[in-house]
Amino acid sequence: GSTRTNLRVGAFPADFAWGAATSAYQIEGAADEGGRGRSIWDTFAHTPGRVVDGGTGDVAVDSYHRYPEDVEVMKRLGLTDYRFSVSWPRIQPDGDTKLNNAGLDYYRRLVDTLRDAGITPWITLYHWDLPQALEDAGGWPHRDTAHRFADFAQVVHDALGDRVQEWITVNEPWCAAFLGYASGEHAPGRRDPAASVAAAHHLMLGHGLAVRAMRAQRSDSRIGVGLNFYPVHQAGDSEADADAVRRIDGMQNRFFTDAVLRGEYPADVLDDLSAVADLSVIRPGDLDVIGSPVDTLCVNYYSRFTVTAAGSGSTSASAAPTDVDSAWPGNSHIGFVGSGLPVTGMNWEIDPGGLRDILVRLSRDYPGVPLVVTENGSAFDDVVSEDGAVHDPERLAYLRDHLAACQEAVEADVPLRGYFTWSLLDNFEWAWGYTKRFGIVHVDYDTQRRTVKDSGRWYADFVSGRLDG
Ligand code: PNW
Repeated sequence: GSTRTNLRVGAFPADFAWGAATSAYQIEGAADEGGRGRSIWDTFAHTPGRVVDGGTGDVAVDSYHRYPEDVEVMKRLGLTDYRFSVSWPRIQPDGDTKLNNAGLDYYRRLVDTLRDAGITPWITLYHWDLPQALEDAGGWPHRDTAHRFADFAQVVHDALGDRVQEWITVNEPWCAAFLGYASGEHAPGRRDPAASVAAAHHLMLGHGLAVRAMRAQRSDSRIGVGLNFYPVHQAGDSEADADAVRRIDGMQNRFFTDAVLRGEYPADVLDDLSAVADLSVIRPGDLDVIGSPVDTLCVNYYSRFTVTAAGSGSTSASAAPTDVDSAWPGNSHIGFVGSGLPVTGMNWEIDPGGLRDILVRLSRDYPGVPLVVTENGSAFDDVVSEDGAVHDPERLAYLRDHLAACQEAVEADVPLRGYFTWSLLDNFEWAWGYTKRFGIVHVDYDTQRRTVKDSGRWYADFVSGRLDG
């Protein structure tokens, strides 16, 4: 849908971050180069039946070799900022203290190339590629993994803290815990509700331990955590449906945010979870660590949910490509239904106003913490036309309408620092492999040729002010 907001870049703060985002496993490839170890995504993607068409990140879009070209594209687009992640098994191949310096050198080269191009780097430390050795030792359900993560964070921050100011500890702990250990849609593909709750807690503990370790190293780094948010709507007007909203909103939107920004898990959510998990994994003092002050709350936004307790509707919120269990421990009775809005190629409903509402809600419920949209974007089936261009009017409209939602949030005094579209490049879309394209830059997976899509051109024009009336 179109918007009545008069969208203009001049309505945003002058130092606003205009960026695009990626993650290591989704773009780098070079899985066996530079001393890199194996991660849970290598194992998972190489297990038949887990990823559509047998896709893996072995080659991906080869950004490990092509990063100079990718930085060149960003420069041409006029992006001011770039968010990428560091592959944990490139730095610590076995997940222990043995360091692979070639891995650190790669990220030093990438960061220096970005800085030379005038682009500010934002580093995500955990975008789902746990070293396989750590999964073998128990993975995120095992408390020690949180300490291993803080150690890894310290190593990377020590090596790059002199040239990178913006840090994101963990990306979407909801996905890592519940798609990884409950539904089995993501690596490591386990289906154990109790283990997934322990994983969620230890991802948060790892975040908090990392924040403390990094603060002790430098005081000038800006540190945040990346969470994914969805407005949750009620399918019917029954009390049971209202309770379904409370439960899903609690798991998806309040659980992680309350822990980080209030130092507590919401009592009603703990009560729901106690039916399926042993909550003694949450030890005295953990919430003090998890609640360590952050500088930024990183908001990933794609869509809305509509839920019912009536038991009809999909048990998955995301239309998974394979058979999956429920991603909602203690809430597997809740169904997800459509609300009639148009959808993207992921079958996710398009709701730009939901982004404004989420930003306004966060600034009201958790005052004082600056927000950044670190992911927002859409998959569509793009085709390269005869003239060599990629016309993606639906992605362009999605981008425009969500930027208008951000502008509305800014005009409502939400302290928004930046916007990163997902994604810079078409890439490996997890369980969907290469069948879903999110990029504002098209990638030909045979030749690795990059072509800026119409949406990318439009974004460049917008960021430069050329579209301001
Ligand atoms: C996020 N879900 O993933 C990730 O941060 C990106 O790496 C990813 O490519 C992007 O969004 C698009 O999917 C998600 O099923 C994957 O609810 C799945 C879900 C949500 C986010």
